[in-house]
Amino acid sequence: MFRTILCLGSMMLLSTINCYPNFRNFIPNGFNVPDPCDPSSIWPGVGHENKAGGGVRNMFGKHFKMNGYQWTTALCKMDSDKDNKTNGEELGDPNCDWSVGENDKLIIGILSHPVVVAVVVVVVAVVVVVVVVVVVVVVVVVVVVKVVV
Ligand SMILES: [Ca+2]
Ligand SMILES: [Ca+2]
Repeated sequence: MFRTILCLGSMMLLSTINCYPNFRNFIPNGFNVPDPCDPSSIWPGVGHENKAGGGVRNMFGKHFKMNGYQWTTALCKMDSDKDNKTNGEELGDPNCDWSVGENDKLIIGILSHPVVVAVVVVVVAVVVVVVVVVVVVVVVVVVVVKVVV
């Protein structure tokens, strides 16, 4: 009797744990979303801040929930991370015509994360800001030196 209860408890726990990965079946390339910090690995928790999933939802996860946990045209056309690429473009469905179970029609190319902006973009933005600040400082110094001299 105790063994039966223990097995049922374990099955219930395992079925609960396995609920979240199933959401990846409802978005294109749900099992192929790369980790932007390590493109050789996958980001299983596509809709979460935590790479492994669970816990706080990221913006894509919030948008996915708002759309009833379904891949809709509206969700596809959204740009959840504001990097000028729609969620559909990032997940390999640029025409927003993918639907659940049509994995063979996926356009699998260079996928990116619908929430995490690539590190390269952040590095380029920081470099641009630093260059602009240096140029402004040099111009101010030159102007001050000319005024003083
Ligand atoms: Ca985007
Ligand atoms: Ca992105």
